[in-house]
Amino acid sequence: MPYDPANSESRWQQAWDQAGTFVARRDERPKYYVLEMFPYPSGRIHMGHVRNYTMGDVVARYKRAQGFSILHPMGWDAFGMPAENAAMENGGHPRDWTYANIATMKQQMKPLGLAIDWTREFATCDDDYVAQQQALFLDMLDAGLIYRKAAVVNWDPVDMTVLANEQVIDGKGWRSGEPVERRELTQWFFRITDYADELLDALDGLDGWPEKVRLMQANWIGRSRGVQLRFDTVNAPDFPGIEVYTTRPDTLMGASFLSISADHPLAKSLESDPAIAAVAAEARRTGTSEEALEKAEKIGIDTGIRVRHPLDPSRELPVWIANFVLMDYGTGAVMGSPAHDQRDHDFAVKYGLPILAAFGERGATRAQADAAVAAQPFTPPKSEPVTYVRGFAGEGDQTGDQTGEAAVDAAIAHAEAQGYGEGVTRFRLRDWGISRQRYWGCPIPVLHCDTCGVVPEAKANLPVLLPLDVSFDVPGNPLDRHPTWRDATCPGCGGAARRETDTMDTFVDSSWYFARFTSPHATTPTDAADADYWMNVDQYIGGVEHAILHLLYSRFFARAMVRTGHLPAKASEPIAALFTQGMVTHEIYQTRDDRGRPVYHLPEEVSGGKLADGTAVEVIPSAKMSKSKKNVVDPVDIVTRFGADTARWFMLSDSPPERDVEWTASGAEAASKFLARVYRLAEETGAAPDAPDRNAPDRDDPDLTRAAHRAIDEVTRALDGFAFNKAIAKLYELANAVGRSQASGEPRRAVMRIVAQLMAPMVPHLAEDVWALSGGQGMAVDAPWPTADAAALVQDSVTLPIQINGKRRGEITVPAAMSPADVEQAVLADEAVQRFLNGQPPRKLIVVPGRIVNVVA
Ligand code: ANZ
Ligand code: ZN
Repeated sequence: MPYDPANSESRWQQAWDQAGTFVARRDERPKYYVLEMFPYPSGRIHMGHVRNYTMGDVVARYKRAQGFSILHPMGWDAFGMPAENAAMENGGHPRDWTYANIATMKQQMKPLGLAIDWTREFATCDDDYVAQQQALFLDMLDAGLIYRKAAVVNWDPVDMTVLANEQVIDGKGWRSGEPVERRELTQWFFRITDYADELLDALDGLDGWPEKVRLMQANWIGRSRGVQLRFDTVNAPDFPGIEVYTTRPDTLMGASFLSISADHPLAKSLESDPAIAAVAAEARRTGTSEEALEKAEKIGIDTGIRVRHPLDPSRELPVWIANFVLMDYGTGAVMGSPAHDQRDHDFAVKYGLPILAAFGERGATRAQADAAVAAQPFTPPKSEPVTYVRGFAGEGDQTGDQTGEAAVDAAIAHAEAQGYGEGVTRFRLRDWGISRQRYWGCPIPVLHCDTCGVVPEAKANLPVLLPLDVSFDVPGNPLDRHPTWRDATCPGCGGAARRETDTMDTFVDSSWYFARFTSPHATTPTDAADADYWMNVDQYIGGVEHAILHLLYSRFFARAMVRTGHLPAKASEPIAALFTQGMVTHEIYQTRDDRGRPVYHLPEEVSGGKLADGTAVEVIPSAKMSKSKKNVVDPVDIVTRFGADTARWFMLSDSPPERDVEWTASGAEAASKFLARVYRLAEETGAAPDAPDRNAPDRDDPDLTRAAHRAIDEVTRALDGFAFNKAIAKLYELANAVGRSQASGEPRRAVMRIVAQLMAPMVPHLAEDVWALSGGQGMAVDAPWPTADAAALVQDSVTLPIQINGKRRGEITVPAAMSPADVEQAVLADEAVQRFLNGQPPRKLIVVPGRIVNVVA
């Protein structure tokens, strides 16, 4: 029988299903929870999914064989804009679109033979998940972790929704591509900043996480030590002082203006002036993300207000409104130190404001330092010593060489001593605004009552489900337009109330799904015993694009769930180890149309560098698979053509998993050929009744057996270290050794069973075939992971000549790695040597490792 993956893969999948092999069970075994980032149901799986789930599957199967009770679930991150967009574009309902996509993708995923417990599957748009998420929301509200406030938000004018800062790219909406505006809306916020210190400090303990991810999170949280400085106004009686926040108080002597946000109370008080109102309006159109602020053209206007310099009362500084100052960071006001800050420098140059150096290169005079910053700011690292050229009041011109760090400390101490400022610790991290003015999300379970104000919905009334009779023919939120959905009864006073029509950011859904998987059918968000047994996630695998938000939100949510009693204390860091996998790439095939514009072609349309009509294509080096460049292969096609095992094997074989892997047709073919060869080798071992070598005599080959045991050792270590490509390389070697070996009968079958076991995590279907053909009992998936025979691991031996009194008298064979002391013992025990020494200890015995032994009798 030739290797027939189509037939055998579905057969084994059925066998595993029937045996309930992958149903997660709480029992006496130690547990292992492996999770891949769950997919968005876009409608089709892509090769990136295949790579991600295959890696998780290898871990799940390997750990299972090692005796762990495995939780390896799958679900769907199912709320979000694309479903609404599809409804807007093609009619239909987001719910139908989503569930149809889930069904399709599940059907595409199943043939991959993943060791998933499908009994735990859920979608975040399921009524049940919505109900539990709303229950969690109410508990968090009750615990003071959620609040409402008016906030300036990024407003996408096309999608008509608020965007998180991260969803604003280059000042434009991540989906719509339209410039984002600033608007003030009352929004719901999660108090993630309550945990800022803890989320930062605990990163140190996450040693199962990539260093780069920890660093990205640390930067995102952005703890900085700074100072709040007070500038007294000269001509604004209603605003006697303006507080600014700065991390560089050592540049105070170089400050030449203040800039305030357009939303600063002082700025707002001046909006009766049309020129100021116009600039403020323009400033509000700049997005609120740091990136947007950095890229936007700097604009501002002098308010006419003046402040006194705290260190030099003879100096008056102008107060400007500037579009790069955020109202909800620091104090909404900044001191402009154009000599030492690029942004301030740009602004000062544009508006002709003075540029005064606070410090210069070591040894610089004030004049030299001022000259140096005229064209560009001087911004050395804070750790570098510089020369301060404008000393604090009364200190004269030079305060000598200091590092920026030391000078900042001194400046904070000075401000506190003189009473014009206080040191503060601030975070870049802001509270997480979760309100979205969209339909296809989890409704926020609160009501607005004219008598009671904002009232949480009663838990007994959960879930608050979305109405299904909605239309998407106009932009905006269909919930606002629905004739009756908003009408509700106030749980406080029993009067009429209106439902909140904002839904939750979909990042909320993905912030706790891993906890829900521990008990997906519980009537509370989690079940204590299940959560206690299964948490934490032992191995999480996903794309590095989620390194910041999803993972930070999840870490926050876990803490909130611990606080509200939904997770045990040990789960406050819910993810023990994280692996970020590389992408799947492919060459790009391009021709040009008659106007010279590029036209892309699918790999399947290209053969031998040509299209079917003979046109030569230009080959562009491999890049991430993307529909727009058509450099995609469809996993469904690959699996149909080669079988899942080939796809899995090739995906793992070519690159370390953290790197990108290039998909090539020739690579897939080579993988497929190799697997067919392993199948044939197994067939030839002769356990099957119709096998060619059925009656082959038992012939041992100790070298082959030793090679197999070495492979056990090396594959085990490779899998432990996520070096799947190395495990595969080893298995190629072992299969080749079997091919060369003269072993037959049971000794050969025993080695093939080891091959089956070692291959099983990567190519589980073929492994079952090989196992069965080689006389394995039961299914390979149930066989415990093999252990290497220690004797076989001993390094090759060496033979050392023994010289006694300068003459060669014999030789001794010892393991190559044996220590000289042990070799000495072995030499002394040697018969020939004993004969020579005649019971006397040698006068001298010298072992030259790997070379010779010298004995002086
Ligand atoms: C003067 C100065 C001089 C500054 C200098 C920097 C360099 P981090 O480290 O991220 O906390 N800043 C303060 N509040 C702001 C706001 N609401 N909008 C925009 N920018 C604001 O950054 C702190 C620095 O960011 C502060 O230090 C302030 O500029 C600016 F050579 O003050 B600095
Ligand atoms: Zn009421």
